[in-house]
Amino acid sequence: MSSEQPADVPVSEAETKTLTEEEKALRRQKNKDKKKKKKAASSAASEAEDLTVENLVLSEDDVKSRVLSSAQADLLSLLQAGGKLPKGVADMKKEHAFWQTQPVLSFDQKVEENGPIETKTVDQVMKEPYPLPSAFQWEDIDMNEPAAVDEVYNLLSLNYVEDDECMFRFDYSREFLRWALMPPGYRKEWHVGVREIGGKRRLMGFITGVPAHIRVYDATKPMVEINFLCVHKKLRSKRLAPVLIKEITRRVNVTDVWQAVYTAGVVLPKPVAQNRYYHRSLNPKKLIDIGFSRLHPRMTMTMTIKLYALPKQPVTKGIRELTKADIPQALTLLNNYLTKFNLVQQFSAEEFEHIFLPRKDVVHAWVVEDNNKKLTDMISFYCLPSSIIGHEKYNTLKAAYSYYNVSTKTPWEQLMTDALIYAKQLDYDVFNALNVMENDSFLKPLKFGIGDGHLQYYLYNWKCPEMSPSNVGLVLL
Ligand code: MYA
Repeated sequence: MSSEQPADVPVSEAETKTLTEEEKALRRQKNKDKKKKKKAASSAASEAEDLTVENLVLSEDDVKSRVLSSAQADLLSLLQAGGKLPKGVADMKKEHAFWQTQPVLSFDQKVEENGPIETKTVDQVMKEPYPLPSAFQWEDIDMNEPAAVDEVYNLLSLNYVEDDECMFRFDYSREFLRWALMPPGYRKEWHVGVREIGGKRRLMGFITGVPAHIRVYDATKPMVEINFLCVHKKLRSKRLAPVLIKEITRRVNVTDVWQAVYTAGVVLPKPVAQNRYYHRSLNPKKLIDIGFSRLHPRMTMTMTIKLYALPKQPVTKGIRELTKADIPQALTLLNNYLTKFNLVQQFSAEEFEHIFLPRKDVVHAWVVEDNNKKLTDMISFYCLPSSIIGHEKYNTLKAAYSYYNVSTKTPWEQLMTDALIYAKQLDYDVFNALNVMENDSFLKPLKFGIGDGHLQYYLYNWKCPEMSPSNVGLVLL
């Protein structure tokens, strides 16, 4: 995650129902029932196939995974079901058989310092990959190979992040994946696949890392950004995820890199920041039709459409699409702006060019140029659709995600209104934003509603004080 971005795709609370409550409940129930049936079938099938990765590989984690007795587990789920424990809190009470073996802070640890948790050298790192059960093998995924990209796309589009009610699933496009996974300095061996050896030789697991220079408070380190951790639905809960994480850690460590940054919707030991997703309707009728948002009881559809209407053209004088010639100035503008925050990526010119030069249906960026040809402001968003699961009329929710925005002259509300207008012109249904950086200053006035989606930021092998959402200056895909 991303992105995991809104790790789940939430129903906006700022808006209200038209899909009647019964219709929505019915669809959710249907989706859940389907999921349950599939899960039961798949677990029976996999028992028969004896694909229990944990029995075969994870002895060390395995022992600890039994720590939470079934009585405790039952109690936890009972409390959760009764609404007594919010999900995040329940997550914190769980034992983490894998994560408690890793160099990460535990939930009760509070620290003042800013530095690595453990220090190792390359010669202490295993040279061979972690063993997999005999039915599987590791494979470096070559994102230059269209067939390999297809396989990754198929795995993720059917098995990646869904919202809690199984109504939406992230649908990263092939072009997006190539863009996200091939920044300057990328390594093929950090695009890690797990493939079946026999049968259809399907890709069953995936995890990726890309290099980035990350500053945490006053320390800057070469790190990896970890994303797209995915295990095929048929292999869930067999402890394959810890094997993928350990293998990518090994592959990163052998290059003398020891820290990582990642985001997830789940609460694990221990977030460095906990952020929220906000949503701004661009196509309220569709969002209501698909159950993403609800019609307020005292509002008609016509009133709602009017509420979210936007001017046809951007309003800021001198705003235009980012071009290659802008890169030196725009890079300085962004890197200077990011000095305000405690967790940021430091972009090189090559990285900036790769990341921000507009690519249709992947990433878009605009700058504001003043009369002296000076760039004063910048906006950008990336394009991440979600599949709409089991809807008879619509397959896709077209979502724009706020990326990096800088305002030194144009007021935030005006600048981000232009971002909404561009997104609307490009036919997006919704504009999503995290409460990172200075986003709070425009979310309410521009009619964003808070979503159900939480996004935790994590650092691997780094201890530092927690930070507030607005001190985060990093957006992962
Ligand atoms: S976030 C996106 C994650 N992907 C999805 O949500 C897609 C749909 N879900 C799945 O594919 C599976 O459910 C996954 C888990 C693969 C998520 N991050 O194999 P298991 C822990 C980290 O039996 P499964 C993203 O991509 C869980 O707490 N750990 O479970 C960033 C438990 O450990 P513990 C997670 O459901 C990824 C263990 O896995 C996550 O079959 C950053 C259970 O394993 C999660 N999102 O598979 C990865 N979800 O017992 C870390 C579950 O201890 C990178 N778990 O609680 C760390 C840095 C590495 C590089 C370091 C270099 C220096």
